[in-house]
Amino acid sequence: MAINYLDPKHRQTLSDIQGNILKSHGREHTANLFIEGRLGEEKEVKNWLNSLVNEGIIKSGYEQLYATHLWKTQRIDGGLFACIHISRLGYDYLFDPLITEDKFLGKSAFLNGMEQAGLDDPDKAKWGEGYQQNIHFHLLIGDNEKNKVEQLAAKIKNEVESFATVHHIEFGDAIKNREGAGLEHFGYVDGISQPLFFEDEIQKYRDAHGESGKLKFDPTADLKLVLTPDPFFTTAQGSFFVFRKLEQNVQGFKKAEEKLADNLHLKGDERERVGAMIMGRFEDGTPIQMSEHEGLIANSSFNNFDYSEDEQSKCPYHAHIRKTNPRSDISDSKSAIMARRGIPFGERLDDMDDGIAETKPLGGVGLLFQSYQASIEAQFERIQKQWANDKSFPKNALGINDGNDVGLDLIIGQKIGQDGYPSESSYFKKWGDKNSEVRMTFDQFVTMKGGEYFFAPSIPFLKTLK
Ligand code: N7H
Repeated sequence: MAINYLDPKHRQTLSDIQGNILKSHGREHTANLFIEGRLGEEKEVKNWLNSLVNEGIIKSGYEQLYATHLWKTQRIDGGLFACIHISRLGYDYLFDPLITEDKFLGKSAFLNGMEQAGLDDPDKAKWGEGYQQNIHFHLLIGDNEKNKVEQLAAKIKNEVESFATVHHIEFGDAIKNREGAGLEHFGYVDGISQPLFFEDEIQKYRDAHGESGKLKFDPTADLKLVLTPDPFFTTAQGSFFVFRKLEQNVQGFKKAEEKLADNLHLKGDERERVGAMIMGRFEDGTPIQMSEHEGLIANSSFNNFDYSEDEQSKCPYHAHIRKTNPRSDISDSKSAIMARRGIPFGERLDDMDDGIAETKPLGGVGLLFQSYQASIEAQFERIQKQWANDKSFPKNALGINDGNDVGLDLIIGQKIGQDGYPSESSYFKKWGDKNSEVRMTFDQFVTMKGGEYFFAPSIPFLKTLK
């Protein structure tokens, strides 16, 4: 259950984990350094990892919460944030492949890596710069000032040069709407639905929904959802971490949305419902399950809903947020929830809000998807493989066999170029009217450009690494 971080009894647990796992670091600018240790320099690399913690660059969960408290009570900026993630190859490099296999016994997704995960991703030869090499470490740094992130990234690159290679530095930059909510490049508010680990967050959630009784969707989560014993320091905990660079063809997406709105004969404001049927939320965050139009009060935080009250004429089964969190559609959907920590990448020269598809980027922008979980198989891979990439989910789980596929998740499904793609899915000319169903296809506008599975080791492991 949720914990109160002001209670001293949690201090040890929180001091032993890295920051960003239980609560987002929240910085607006990040740099992601993908690093490979050089053969024969293992000792130097271990010393360096050690120094990141001992010199206070990497922050523990407790330090992060302390800084957040200071910000809330005294407006003292938390400054730079950093955390480190190690891949299977990274552990092989630091220790030995047999040791890695023994320690991570049964964690086959992590041991095999993302390339071998069977996610229907493009071949590695097509992945972007820096992602085709051996990645041992992912160092994430963040700050609210972009130049500080750039300076620290350059300084670290320099410092490690004699014992390691920084294959690539990927920058992430938050985009905010007028109300300060974080957007992604298609223009939608992101990061609304998250597991909540702390009592104050749950209270805030209740207050934001005007709900003191039983919640329709209760995001309260146990620490076990994301924390698992660190195999190299079993009295402390770590978390499995997924990183995926996902490029977005914004122009293609916007044009396809317009075509679909034309085909459905939707006029004026009604046309906004096309994107919402694909996403499950309007751009401002309003869930389409709850409203035919955007503009719900507290739109960018509203999450207290499920899908029990109608089949799919409000929110189609294929909608991104329904595929990736089916809520009432299946009984154990909460066990797959991840702590999502993504941030957009790429610069935009256009006006995101002008409604002109022609000026929107064809690529070069997207999302650096990142998530923490206790199990890659039971969380990220269940969502990506068994739900998003499966044309029949969630109808198969609900036992509905009406001859119509649900279709892929049109944001993240990964079956491009394969049999039966693009898949057909259902749209509704009138919100809430199941007799207005129309079957149409929609292409895929997100391309996977690289990624890896990592483990976020515990602080004591990093401190004692020799
Ligand atoms: Fe998604 N988007 O902006 O289009 N996502 N996502 N995602 N996503 C969500 O409810 C997006 C990706 C999930 O609990 C929202 O917080 C984009 C991957 C999950 O109801 C929006 C990309 C995976 C949820 C987007 C992308 C997921 C979710 C609504 C890639 C997992 C919560 C905001 C380019 C494998 C669902 C919100 C819930 C929400 C977008 C990737 C999963 C707007 C553009 C790879 C679990």
